[in-house]
Amino acid sequence: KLKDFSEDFLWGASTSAYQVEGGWDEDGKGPSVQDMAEHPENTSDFKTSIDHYHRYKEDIKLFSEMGLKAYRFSIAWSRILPKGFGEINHKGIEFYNNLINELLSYNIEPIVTMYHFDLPYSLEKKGGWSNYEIVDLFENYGKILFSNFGDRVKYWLTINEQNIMILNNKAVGIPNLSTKNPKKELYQQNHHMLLAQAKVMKLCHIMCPDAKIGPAPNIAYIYPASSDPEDVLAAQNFSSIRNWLYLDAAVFGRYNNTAWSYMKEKNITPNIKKGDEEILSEAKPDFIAFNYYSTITASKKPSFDFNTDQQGAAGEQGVYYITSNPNLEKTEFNWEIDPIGFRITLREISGRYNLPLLVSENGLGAFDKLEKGDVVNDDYRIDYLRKHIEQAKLAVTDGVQLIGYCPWSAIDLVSTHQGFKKRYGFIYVNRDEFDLKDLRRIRKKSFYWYKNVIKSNGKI
Ligand code: BGP
Repeated sequence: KLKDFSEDFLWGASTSAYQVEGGWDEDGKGPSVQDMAEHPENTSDFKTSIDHYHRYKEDIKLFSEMGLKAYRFSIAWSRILPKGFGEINHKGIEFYNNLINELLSYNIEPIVTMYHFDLPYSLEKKGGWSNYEIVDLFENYGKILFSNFGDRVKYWLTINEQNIMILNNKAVGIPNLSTKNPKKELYQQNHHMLLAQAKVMKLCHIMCPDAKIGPAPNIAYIYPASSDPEDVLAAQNFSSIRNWLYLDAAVFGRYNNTAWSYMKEKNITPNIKKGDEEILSEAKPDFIAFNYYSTITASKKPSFDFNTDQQGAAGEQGVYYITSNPNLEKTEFNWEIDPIGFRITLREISGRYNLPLLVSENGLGAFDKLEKGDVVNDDYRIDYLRKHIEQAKLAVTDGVQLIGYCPWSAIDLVSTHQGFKKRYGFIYVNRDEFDLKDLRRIRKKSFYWYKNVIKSNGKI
């Protein structure tokens, strides 16, 4: 017999600051690396996005109509601290206060990501995550968030997809590396992020004892391409580097052995300062949030048929290679679709860490079409989400402690690197890649469908 989702299950939806807000230089906001990034040809920038900065009330009203119990969004560090440290921008605090209060007035639980790919540009110029000082600067930023919003925000996520930033740095937020050994520099940055994360987790527990905080990597179960033991080893290697490195550090406060040997072998181990190990071991998350779009398949031999977009590097000699999975269908953007893999991933994380889990992203990017009469028939999205929710329910029946599900995305927004043509939302926003049109909001078919899912607590 299937178990039900808990009574207080957080049925939500997600966005991130730079992908929805716009107002990139308004009211004292400093630029972030996303504002300064070069954009691929034919791809929109993030200057206006969907103008949520000015339309948040209208958007939240729609979220409430959809029945959302939670809304996951991120705070733009450079809106709070234009330079990343120093003087606080009170207009920035005011904006997020208004946003949080608006959500609470509709009984929507705010789930706040502290950092989602948008490092303040001034910090990037000072060496970004390579500079050890950033550990304390992030803690200082955290302190400002907890003291201003901690009385109302009960769920905090530290860093979005830290693992993807390290594995696919150019695409998501770490555009420039200065040294001769860029990979070593990346793992040094990774180390600083782990320290920064541990510091804010500890601080959150001191400053907001009722709140809960956790990491938010992208976790994907990794299948071996075959039962050849070498393929199994490749899958295990990749899993240690891509998944467990991040969660072991957050939960157990240490690097896992396989990941550490890999770094040693490649001569990319980070320098560990005196005191770092204590910092890592002194903090523990209350739950694990993770983003899931698909599983990955790994093999010992290189394969050239795989679209490496978003999933991380294509591979490394003698360690692992990514290959495609012939058993899975793909989205229009070539991402594999694997609902059963979702159940497998949930069980795997739960078994390894025995902590509550929160799905902070899951969804389908597609070329939606606005039809006559303001209709968007996104049955493919409904199909994707339904299958994933069914598998989540099976995972709950298996014993996974799942506290919430926040699909990507609440509303259409600018994709991380594929512009506006790739849509994920329950709400359509009327704009094109470059023509902002009227930005009007239109409920998609999936909006009505998800409303029913929430109303029935996942009986679909
Ligand atoms: C995750 C990010 C999101 C989001 C999503 C979809 O990696 O956390 O910010 O963009 O993936 O990715 P994309 O926009 O590249 O399709």
